[in-house]
Amino acid sequence: MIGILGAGALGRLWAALLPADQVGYLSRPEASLSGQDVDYIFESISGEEHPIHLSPITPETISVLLVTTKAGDTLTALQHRMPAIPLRTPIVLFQNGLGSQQSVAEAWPDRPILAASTTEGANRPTPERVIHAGLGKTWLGPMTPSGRQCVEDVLRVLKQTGLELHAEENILTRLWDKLIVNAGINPFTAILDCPNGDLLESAFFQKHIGALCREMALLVAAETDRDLSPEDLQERIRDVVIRTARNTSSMRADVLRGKPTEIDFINGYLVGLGKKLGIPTPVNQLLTEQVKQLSPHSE
Ligand code: KPL
Repeated sequence: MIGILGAGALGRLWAALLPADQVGYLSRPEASLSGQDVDYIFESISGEEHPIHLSPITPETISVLLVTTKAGDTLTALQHRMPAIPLRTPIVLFQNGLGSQQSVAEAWPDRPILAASTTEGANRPTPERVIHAGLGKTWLGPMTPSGRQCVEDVLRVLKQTGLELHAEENILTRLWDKLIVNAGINPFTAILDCPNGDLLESAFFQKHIGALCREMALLVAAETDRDLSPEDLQERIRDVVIRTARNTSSMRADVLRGKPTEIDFINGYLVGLGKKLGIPTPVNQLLTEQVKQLSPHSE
């Protein structure tokens, strides 16, 4: 069975597109859904509506686990469940940002841990409805040595969805690319309470984006040996702002719902890395502090 841990929009998207008789969700002991069936309407990319029924499954029966919890919940959720999951079951991490993937790989270095970076767009306007809002691509790569041997098998399983998937040997590079875009968009939209496209008109965004990209270029060079210019990073961010102009970013959505944000795994991660590497990150720090003030529950 394919298990889904974390029944938010992304988890429900994968669950809806995988063969119904092969997928179930792994409940979290503390979660409100614990032990209950999950029913929702899935709106496909072509606008068709499908009723989806997901039953809870036991960890012992899981042959691939897709972990779609929020970054801040991932380690704790897995700590509860990992002891009962078979040792050879690939664990596929779909978290935003960086930091949570490394923590999981460090906690279980002998297990097949993989990370995914996806641009599939899914949202959940009401608890009972999930919309596949935009087709994207998903890259999958190893976070531990035994994860490397599972990449092709997991790809085969996930390709049953019909979505576009690729193997990526250096998944951290992909995660960095996404982190850069999220760090340059999400906190600004949360602080300014605006859709992504409005950033181009914002004096606050214009004031800080250049320095933010200079901080990130130094961090990327020190951490990954890639030489990306601040101008290149700014261009990438601008490009996504334009392409997703009407979107509410995931961080703004979290703030609007009074939920903890993923700031600790996006700009907060960059602040921590800067401290470790001796690279000053005042703009990342400012954005992290301001977002934390908006979301009293985040750590
Ligand atoms: O991934 C996103 C997010 O909201 O987290 C972006 C690319 C900013 C699109 O909204």
